Amino acid sequence: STEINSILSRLGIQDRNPAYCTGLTWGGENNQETRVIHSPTNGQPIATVNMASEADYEQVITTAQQAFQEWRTWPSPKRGEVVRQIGQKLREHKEALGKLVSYEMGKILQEGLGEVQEMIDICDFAVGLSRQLHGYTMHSERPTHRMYEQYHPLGVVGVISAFNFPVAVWSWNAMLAAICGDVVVWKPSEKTPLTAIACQRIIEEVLRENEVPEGVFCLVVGDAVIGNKMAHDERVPLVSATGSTRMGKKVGEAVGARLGRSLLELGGNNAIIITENADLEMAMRAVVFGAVGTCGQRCTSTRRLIIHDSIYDEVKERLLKVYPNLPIGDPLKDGILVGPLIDKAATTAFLDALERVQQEGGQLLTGGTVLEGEEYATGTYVTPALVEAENQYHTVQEETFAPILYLIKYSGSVDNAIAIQNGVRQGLSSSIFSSNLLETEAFLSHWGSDCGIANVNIGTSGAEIGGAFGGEKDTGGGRESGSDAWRFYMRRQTNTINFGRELPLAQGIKFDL
Ligand code: UN1
Repeated sequence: STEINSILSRLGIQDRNPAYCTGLTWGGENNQETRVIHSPTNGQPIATVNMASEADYEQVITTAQQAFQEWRTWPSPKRGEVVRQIGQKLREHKEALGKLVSYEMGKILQEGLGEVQEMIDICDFAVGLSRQLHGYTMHSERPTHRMYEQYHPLGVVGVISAFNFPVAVWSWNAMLAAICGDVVVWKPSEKTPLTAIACQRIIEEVLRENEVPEGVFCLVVGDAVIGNKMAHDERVPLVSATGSTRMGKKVGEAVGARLGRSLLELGGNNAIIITENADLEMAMRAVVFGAVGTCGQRCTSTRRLIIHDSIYDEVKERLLKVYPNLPIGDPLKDGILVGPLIDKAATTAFLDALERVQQEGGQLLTGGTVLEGEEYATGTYVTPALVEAENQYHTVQEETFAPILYLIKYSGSVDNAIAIQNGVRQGLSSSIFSSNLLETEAFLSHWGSDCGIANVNIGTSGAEIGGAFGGEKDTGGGRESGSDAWRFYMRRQTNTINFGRELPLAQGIKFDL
C-alpha cells in the first residue's frame, strides 16, 4: 500500500538499495543471493534484501573488532548519551517502526507499537545504568591492602533474534551491550530483516553525529549458516540467542565447546493456574491476551490453563463465549485482536499439533480452522483453539508456536496445580490467579513455580523490561533486559592493591628469601 511504501522510504528502506551499505552497516555485498520478503498480512512482497555471505560476515566481524578497540575507551556515561539519543530517535519513529513491525511480522498494531515502546524503555534503563556499572568492594585480610572488583567490556556480542519480537529483543541486548562498552553483531531472523534494517537506519544518524566508530552496531542479514559461524567464532565471546530449544542447544553446544558464553532464551510452555479463589473476570482477560495475543507466537504465550475442578466448567464456558467472537484479520486494522501466523509452515504446525493431541485423547472445543476468503488469502489466518487435554500428552509437553490453549483440570490443593505447572521441560513464565495468600505464596516459594518468571494475578506474557527476562530448564537459563542482566555482558575482574611497604602473603604464608 502507499502507506507502507511511505513508511519504507521514511525509514530508508528502498527496494533498489537493499544492501543497507550506508555508513555503519554491512552485509550482502559480496554475493548475489537475495530474498524477497513478503508480508504475512496479505502475502504481498515488501522488499528484496541481499543475504550476507561468509565473506560479508568476515568483514563485519573484523570491523566490529576494530570498533571495540576504541568504543571500550569511551566513558560509560558518554556511551549512555549515545543510547539516550537512540531512544529519542525511536520515540520519533515509534509509529512508523511499529507499523512496519506489524506489517512484516503480522502482530496487531497495538503490539507493534508496544514492541517499540519496549525498545524506548530499555534505552532509558541503559542510560541510567551507564553510571552504575558497579561491583563490590571487600575488606582485605592483609594490612594496608584494598580489594574491589570491576566490570570491564567483553568484546563482540553476537545477537541472534527471532521473528516474533523482531526488534525489541535486539534492543534489550544491544543497548545493554553498548553501555557496557561492547560492540554488537546482529543476525535477525531471515523472516523479518526489514525491521532490522529500519533500526539500523534509525540509529545511523545518531551514530554519525556522535562519531561513534563504525562497527559498534552491526547487522548481518543471513540465514542459519551465519548464525552457525557466529556460534563457533572465538572472536565472539558472548552469543545471545532467542528461538527454539532445538536451535538453542546447537548454539549452546558450539559456544560451550570453545568455552564462550551463551545467553539463551528458548521455548516456553507457560501455564496459568486458576484456583477456586481466583477473580475470574480478571483471569479471563489475562488468559485470552496471553493465549491469542501475537497469535500465540510469544515465547511467553499462555499455552496451558490449570483449573481447579470446582470452577472448571465455569472457566470453560466463559472461554467458549469469547473464543468464537475474537476479531481475526488484518493486524493493522482497528479493532482486530488476532493477526495471521508468520507463514504456511507455522499454520501446518498448528494443524498438526491439533491433530496429534486429538489422537492422544484431547478434545477440541472450538477453533483450529484456517480461515478462507479474500481477506484471508494467505492461508495463515487461523481460529485460536481451545483443547481439553492432559498434561502428560506429548503434544502438550511441546511448545507449538500458535494459538492453542490446553485446558487441564486439577483437584485438591494448589500443590497439585504447581506439580502440573512444573511438569514440563520448559521453564519460562508462569502465573497464578488467586486471592488466597496461602496459595499465592506457595506458588512463589522455593518449592513453587520452577520458572524464570512467576506472576500473581497477571498473565504469563507482557513482562516489563525492568526485570531480568528468561527462564530455566529447556528455556536455556539466560537472563537479559533489566535488573542486573548487564553483568553477563561484561568481564569481572578482582583487584587487590597494596598501599604499604611490606609484602605480606595471604593465608599467613611465610616465604622469607
Ligand atoms: C519473546 O516472545 O521472545 O514478556 C519476548 C513478553 C514480552 C517479550 C517477549 N515483553 O511477552
